Amino acid sequence: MFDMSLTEEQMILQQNVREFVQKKITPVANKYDQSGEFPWEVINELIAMDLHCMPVPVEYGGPGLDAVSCALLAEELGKGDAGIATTIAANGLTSYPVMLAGTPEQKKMYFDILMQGKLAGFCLTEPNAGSDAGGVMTTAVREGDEYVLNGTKCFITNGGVADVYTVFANVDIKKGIRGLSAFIVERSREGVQVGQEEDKMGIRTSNTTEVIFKNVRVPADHLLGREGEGFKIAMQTLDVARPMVGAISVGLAQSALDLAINYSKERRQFGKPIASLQAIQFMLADMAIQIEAARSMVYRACYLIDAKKPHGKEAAIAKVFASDMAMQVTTDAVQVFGGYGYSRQYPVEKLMRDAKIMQIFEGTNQIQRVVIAGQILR
Ligand code: COS
Repeated sequence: MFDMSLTEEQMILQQNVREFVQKKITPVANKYDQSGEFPWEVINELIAMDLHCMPVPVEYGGPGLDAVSCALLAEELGKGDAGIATTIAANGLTSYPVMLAGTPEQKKMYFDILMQGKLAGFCLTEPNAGSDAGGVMTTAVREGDEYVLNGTKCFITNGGVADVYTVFANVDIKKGIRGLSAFIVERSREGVQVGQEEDKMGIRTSNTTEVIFKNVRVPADHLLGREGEGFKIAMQTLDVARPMVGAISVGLAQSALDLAINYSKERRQFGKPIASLQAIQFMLADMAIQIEAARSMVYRACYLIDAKKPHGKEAAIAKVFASDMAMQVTTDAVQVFGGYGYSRQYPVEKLMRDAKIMQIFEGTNQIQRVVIAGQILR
């Protein structure tokens, strides 16, 4: 088993982020959700606190947060706004290929960019390579001391606001996943273009775009690991990143429950607050049960990551359970609010829209089941 108690540093981080969210995110979340504008004022404050680059190691100037701390940050941010939490978590996700496979020189080059207050994007997904991540068609052709990249990535979180990307491209399409390779690519390189921005149903405070590579030349020393190691690097990255989706899900579900509790105490029907009706009490109790279960799974997966124990299955389980839970809990919160819950004047419909993507990105919940089944049948 594992110890669920937090260290002093973790408790301080949790408390500081909680206060920041209450003061700086909750009051503006709906405004940004409606406008779809990127919330630079909030992101810049998180950058100033070095919270945009959670796992960057201390020796490279970062906060070097362990997985449990990253999840605490993601959960607290998720309480305020799942889109902002996604922006920050995606920045962390992008760092893992470098942490897993980068040389000290590559780490310095990459983390220096982040530590200057810049954002990053993880460029794996393509129009025809979603669940089938090995189907990447972006090519990287070696020419002398360079690779030349060509291809189009889509649904890239931070695509239009990032200054650097980790990009998965194939050095030999005939080899399939064995040709997949990971590269660091700076946005300033000639031929890097930001394409269409998605007009999304939820997490509207996050930036999601196409990123297009047209004859982009990168020095050979931008290859992470060896040619052909890209698929493994991507999978290992997702194994670490998926609990963060779980943590955001827990945070946003907790907000939905808190709002539903408050509303049920204020809203009166049949001459009394609806919180006194057992039908509502049982809904609230079920929401609390599901949130606690998901939270335990998320932090257990993070504990395994920090303990350097096998964690791929637990990461997938936590992601599935927490995201399905968030969809159910936010839907139930809308139900508790009744007709008002369906109105944009009340905050719960946003949470329901935000929750949906948690079941889809970083591997659909169907793909998580492929991962889990693969492991339990091995
Ligand atoms: N860690 C390390 N290696 C892994 C791995 C992991 N978690 N998962 C797979 N691999 C390795 C396997 O060991 C295998 O290597 P060998 O051939 O040397 O044995 C290789 O990768 C291929 O594995 P597998 O046959 O399982 O690959 P599949 O093509 O069947 O794909 C899924 C596996 C579907 C699980 C993968 O494509 C996936 O996760 N898809 C979803 C992608 C995703 O999450 N996208 C979200 C967008 S990015 S935010």
